[in-house]
Amino acid sequence: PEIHNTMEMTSGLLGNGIPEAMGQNRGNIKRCLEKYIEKGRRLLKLNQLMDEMEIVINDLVQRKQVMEGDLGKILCFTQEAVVIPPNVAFAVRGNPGNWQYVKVNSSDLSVEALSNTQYLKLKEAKDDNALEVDFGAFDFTLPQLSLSSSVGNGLSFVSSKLGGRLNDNPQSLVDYLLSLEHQGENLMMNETLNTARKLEMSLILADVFLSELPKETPFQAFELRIPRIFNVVIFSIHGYFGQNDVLGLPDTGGQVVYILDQVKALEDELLHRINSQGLNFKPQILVVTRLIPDAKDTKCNQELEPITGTKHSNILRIPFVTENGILRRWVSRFDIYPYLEKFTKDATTKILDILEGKPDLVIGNYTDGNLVASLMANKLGITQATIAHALEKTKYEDSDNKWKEFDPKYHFSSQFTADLISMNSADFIIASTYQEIAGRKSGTIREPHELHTPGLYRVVSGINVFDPRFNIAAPGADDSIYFPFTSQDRRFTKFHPSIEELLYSQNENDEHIGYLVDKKKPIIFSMARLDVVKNLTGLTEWYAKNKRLRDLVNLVIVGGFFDPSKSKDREEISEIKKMHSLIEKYQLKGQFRWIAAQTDRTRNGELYRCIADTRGAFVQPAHYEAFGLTVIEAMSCGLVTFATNQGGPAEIIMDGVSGFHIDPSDGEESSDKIADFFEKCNIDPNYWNLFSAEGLQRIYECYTWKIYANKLINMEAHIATGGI
Ligand code: UDP
Ligand code: LCN
Repeated sequence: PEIHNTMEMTSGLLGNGIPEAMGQNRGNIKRCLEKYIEKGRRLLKLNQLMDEMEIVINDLVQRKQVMEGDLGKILCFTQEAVVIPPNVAFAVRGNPGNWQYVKVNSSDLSVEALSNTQYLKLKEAKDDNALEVDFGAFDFTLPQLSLSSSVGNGLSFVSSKLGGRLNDNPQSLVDYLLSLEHQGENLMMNETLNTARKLEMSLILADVFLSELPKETPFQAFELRIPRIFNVVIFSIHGYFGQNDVLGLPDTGGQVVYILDQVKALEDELLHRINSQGLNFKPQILVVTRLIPDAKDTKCNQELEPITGTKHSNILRIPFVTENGILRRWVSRFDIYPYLEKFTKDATTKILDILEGKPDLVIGNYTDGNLVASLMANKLGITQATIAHALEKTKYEDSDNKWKEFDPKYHFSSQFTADLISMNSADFIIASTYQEIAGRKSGTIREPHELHTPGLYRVVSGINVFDPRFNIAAPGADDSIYFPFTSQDRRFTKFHPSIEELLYSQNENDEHIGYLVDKKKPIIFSMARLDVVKNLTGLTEWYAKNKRLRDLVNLVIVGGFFDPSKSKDREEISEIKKMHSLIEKYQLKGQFRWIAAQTDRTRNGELYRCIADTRGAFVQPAHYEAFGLTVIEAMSCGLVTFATNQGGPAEIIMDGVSGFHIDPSDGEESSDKIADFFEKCNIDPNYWNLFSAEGLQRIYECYTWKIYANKLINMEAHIATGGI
């Protein structure tokens, strides 16, 4: 059930406790609570609570009665419980962003409400005086959202509220419009309209002008927009940021693709807005990243590199400097924090120099980029956006509670602190999905901003997810590379011989191992960095174990490379070894091809289409995927797609309509779902076409860079005008 406020569930119980009159029910509840206590564990997760409850109340009728009662409702929405005999405290999440905490006494069944702080203190059990952080408590001047369904739509909500406020002080609008200028030129209007009355008259005239246009005249035929942004800085620091030969290298994946495409779309949109205003300014976009002297065979050791496909945008690389001089080697994104403050200083000096002044907008990506963006924006006093994306808390389950255990490897103490700082200092926050803001509605919710880091500090609220600064703008895929396999005249046929070799040659070399005997079978295909989270080894094992699937299709995966001794990345090394052992254990050769990371995006586009030619499918099996660009790329090529139900793909794909969801924690069910699909395709060849077409439709409606750029520039304009 949709419950907007958890209070509705618990209000009947507070103070009164569980009524004596409930007889048998009361007894069952008591036994349940005692069982939780008896387990001797401090923290119980939802599945453990349910499992124990089912053991205690094995009579189905009685269990139904308990579940339909007040405690049952609480249990249904509980995410975890803390056991402190004789009490059990429940953390109840009715809807995304809506939490309530209650403590139930197992002896007398009295119920008491707890504040966030009280609950966290119970959970932590020690260090009563830990530093407490509560960003939710800030009273921002902007109106706040309250419904879970409005999360991520901050802009339209604030527009409607502030439209009302403007009526109270119309002169503020006049003053604002008069103040907009660039290099000494008025942008919107001059002093002839310097009072609210004069402006009102000219608006009436504009209204007359508009009312004479035919009703169906497209907005674009007469729109005029305010160009306000001319210079933008985008920070993407970790990994190998380059335009060629970098994808698939450690820490180097979708973020690079996202930013390069974003820059092209932003530049187009900025130029369009500036030109349609009759102005001639040239927007400049700088993507600022780390310069890596030992850059393998990439250009990541070059300071300035123009971005292909743009007129005025460049990559600027600044090295990490320590007291021992310039750091030459690549460092993992998890180990990057000590270098960032100095990097910010060096980058700021260089940026001011190149742009000959301050940028109008700075955008950060991922924790490191966001932190640097907030340090620079704070210093220069400019608008700051963060891309709240792929944050590690959502990727590594329970990583806030277990931060200490993970810290030597991942430094989550620094990472979560940096996220808290940059999110809360940003003027607006760009998310790709609803889940990135508020987590999932149910199940494993992966709430990104509610942190509990015992022993470090106590985060009562990481950020208010109802804050209108949160807005969703989902990325797309470059449509000059990722277009439907049916557009035969656009296909990159020059790649066909090399793709044929890549997929089907019988020999093994540095680029591929394993081979496919039956070329007539459809191919199921996956491509990702060889991280544990991406679960390519999981997919290989599901396939290996499912005879029906092995008979129906071949499996091809792209990722990593084959010699673990050549990798410096901890996770990649273990995945390479695991993949080799699976190939041996399940005798996969003949039905399975493992291709090393592929860096040529254009050829990759054609590769997706060649897989579609076999009437195969793309499978994205990640344990968790923040967004999932490969899913967008595959669907844009008309390839039927199965993707994880954990994270972005759960929103991109409508299950059973524009593709399929799979459950990464249930390989058997997932591989059966894929096998069922291909069996149906064998009976009805049109079945495949249906899902291919629906996938494309979904992309055109929601996931294009044009939609993205338009949304993003509107967000900035909105912030700059104080919501006018
Ligand atoms: N990619 C690639 N070659 C590879 C692996 C990945 O070109 O060997 C590309 C892929 O096409 C996509 C990006 O890298 O554009 C991966 O983005 P995604 O969002 O799927 O995952 P991320 O790596 O960002 O976690
Ligand atoms: C980072 C990720 O982990 C992916 O899920 C995204 O698709 C990618 O960035 C680009 O947005």
